[in-house]
Amino acid sequence: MNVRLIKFPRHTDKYGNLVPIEENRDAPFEIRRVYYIYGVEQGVRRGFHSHVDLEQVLICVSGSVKILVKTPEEEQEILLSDPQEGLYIGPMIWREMFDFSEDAVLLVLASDHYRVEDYIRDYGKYAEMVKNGRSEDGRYDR
Ligand code: T46
Repeated sequence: MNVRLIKFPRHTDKYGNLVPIEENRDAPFEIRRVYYIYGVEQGVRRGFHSHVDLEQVLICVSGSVKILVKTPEEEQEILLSDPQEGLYIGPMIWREMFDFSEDAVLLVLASDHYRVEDYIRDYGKYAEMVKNGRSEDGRYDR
């Protein structure tokens, strides 16, 4: 699965910690968008989609959250609770986010602007697209 944990550099001194993230170095793409999710109530599950082309790095900068990443072949549950760690998620990976702690702030770095057309929100359709693969021009038939 095109998913991996990235450990960011951290500068720690008596004044606290600082974690820098640079595009094409610590994040493996150009960062075109940043957003964050917080104030998620207990029991809420978000996501339930894949992206066709978008790459992202998810960082839980406060608290903790669990991420389910899934393809038709395999799935994995990852706990994010370390602000020095990011979860890279490549294109065509189903994701769900759940078990947000009360103080959770999930920061996301994204490789593109917000594009509704890049979302696949139906799991059956997603699995079908994975099965059929990309055509020669690199696109997926929808
Ligand atoms: C993802 C996971 C990890 C915008 O207007 N601009 C944005 O850049 C984003 C990300 C969202 N929105 C709007 C669209 C919806 O009206 O914010 C609302 C909530 O978005 P959504 O339901 O897609 O949120 P999640 O938590 O299910 O998914 C988000 C990202 O959308 C998605 O790309 O991978 O976080």
